[in-house]
Amino acid sequence: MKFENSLNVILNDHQLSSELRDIALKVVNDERVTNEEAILLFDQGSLSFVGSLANYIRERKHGNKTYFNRNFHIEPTNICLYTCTFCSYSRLIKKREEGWEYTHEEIMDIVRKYDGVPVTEVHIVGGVLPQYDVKFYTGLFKSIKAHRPELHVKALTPVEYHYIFKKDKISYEDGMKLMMDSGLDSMPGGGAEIFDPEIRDQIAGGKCSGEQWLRIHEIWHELGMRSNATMLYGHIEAYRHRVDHLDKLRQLQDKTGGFQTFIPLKFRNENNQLSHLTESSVVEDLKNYAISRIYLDNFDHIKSYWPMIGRDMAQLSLAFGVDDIDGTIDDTTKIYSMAGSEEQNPALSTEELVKMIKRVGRTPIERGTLYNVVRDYTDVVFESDNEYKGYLSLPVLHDY
Ligand code: V47
Ligand code: SF4
Repeated sequence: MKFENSLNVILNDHQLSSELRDIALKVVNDERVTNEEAILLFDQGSLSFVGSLANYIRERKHGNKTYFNRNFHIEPTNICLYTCTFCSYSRLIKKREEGWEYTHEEIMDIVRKYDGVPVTEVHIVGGVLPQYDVKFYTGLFKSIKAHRPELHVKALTPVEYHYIFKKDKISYEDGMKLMMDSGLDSMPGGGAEIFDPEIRDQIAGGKCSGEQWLRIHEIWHELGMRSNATMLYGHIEAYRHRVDHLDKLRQLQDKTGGFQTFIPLKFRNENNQLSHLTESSVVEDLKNYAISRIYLDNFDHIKSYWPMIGRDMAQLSLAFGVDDIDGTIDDTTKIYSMAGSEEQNPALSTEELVKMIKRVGRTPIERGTLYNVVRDYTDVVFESDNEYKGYLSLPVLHDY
C-alpha cells in the first residue's frame, strides 16, 4: 500500500538515528510514544519523517475519509474582561462602544436567519462579561432548542463556565448538569491555550487554570457528553510545554474517552499584545499537526481549522495527520449580508469544500458534530464538475 511504501523508505534510510527509527517502529506497531520521544520528534524529526508517520496513522484510522460539517458561529460579544495577551478581544474592554454585546433576542435573530439552511450545528463562543451569566446561557440554550430542536448546540468553554459558576456560587458538577439539561450538546475545544502554569500565567493570566479546564471537561465527559480540545502554539512556549499539554489531554482521554477531536491553533499575531512575535512557519505548523497525530493515539480525529489557516494549508494538512477541516455554510453572501457582516467572515460553500478535499485525493464526508455521517460525497457530481476535469488524475500528496 502507498503509505507502507513511504514508511519503508524511511525505515531503510541509513542516515536515520536509532532513536527516530525506534519511534517509527512504534508507530508501525501501534504503540504509544513517550513524552521524551515527542520532544525528540519536534527537535530532530524532519517534516517528511513526521509527516509520513502521521499520514500512516491517519490512513490506518480513516483511510482517505476527510470530515467536515455545516455549521455557523455566533459570538455573543467581542469584548472580554480577561486580558489574554494573544487575543484581540481584551483590547476593547476600555472602549466598549466599539464592540458588540448581543442580547438574547439579537442572538435568536441570528439563529433564525439560518432557518431552512441545512446546517447541523451552532458554535457559540465569545468574550466573558458579567451579563452573560448562568441564567442568560441556560435561557439561550433553551430558546435555541425550542426553536430548532435538532440543531446541535456546541457552546462555551471552561473559561466561561468557570467564571459564571463561580459568580453564581454553584459547583462545576451542578453547573454542567444544568447546562446539559438546558440543551447544551457539546463543548468546543477553546480556552485550553497552554496548560503549563508559568506560560499560561504570562499569556492568559486570571482566567481558569489548566487544571480547571481539564476538570470541567472531565465532569462533562462523566455526564456521558463529548467535547473537543485545542492547543494554542507558536507564541512564547517551548516544545516541552506543547508536549506537557498533549500529555495532560492524553491522560484525561485515557480516563474518560470523551474527547472527539484535537485542534492545534496556530498563534496569529495581528491586533494583540503579542504582535511583536513572529508567527510559526508552515513547516512548523505541519510538523505540529503531524506530531499531535503521532502522540495522541487515543484521539480519533485531528482537525485543522481552515478559516484560520487558509485553504491551501488546510489541503496540505490532510497529508500530515489531519482528517477533519471543520465547517462550512452554503449561500454565504445571503446569510452573512443578512447577519450584517458581509465579506469579513470566512465562509466556503459545501461544493467548494468538497472539491478542495477531492483535489488532494481525499474522500469528503459531511458529518454531524458527533461524527455521524450526514453524506458521503465520493460519487457526488456537481454541475460545474467539468471545470475540474482531470484533477483526480493528478498525483495526490500522499503518493509521494
Ligand atoms: O481559545 C484566540 C484561540 C480559541 C488567537 O472545538 C487564537 O470545534 C490564534 O477554540 N491566534 C477559540 N488563536 C477557537 C476555538 C475553536 C475554533 C474552531 C473549532 C473549535 C472546535 C474550537 O481561539 C481560543 C484561543 O485559543 N485564539 N486568539 C490568536 N491571536
Ligand atoms: Fe480572548 Fe478568551 Fe482570553 Fe477573553 S478569555 S481575552 S475572549 S482568549
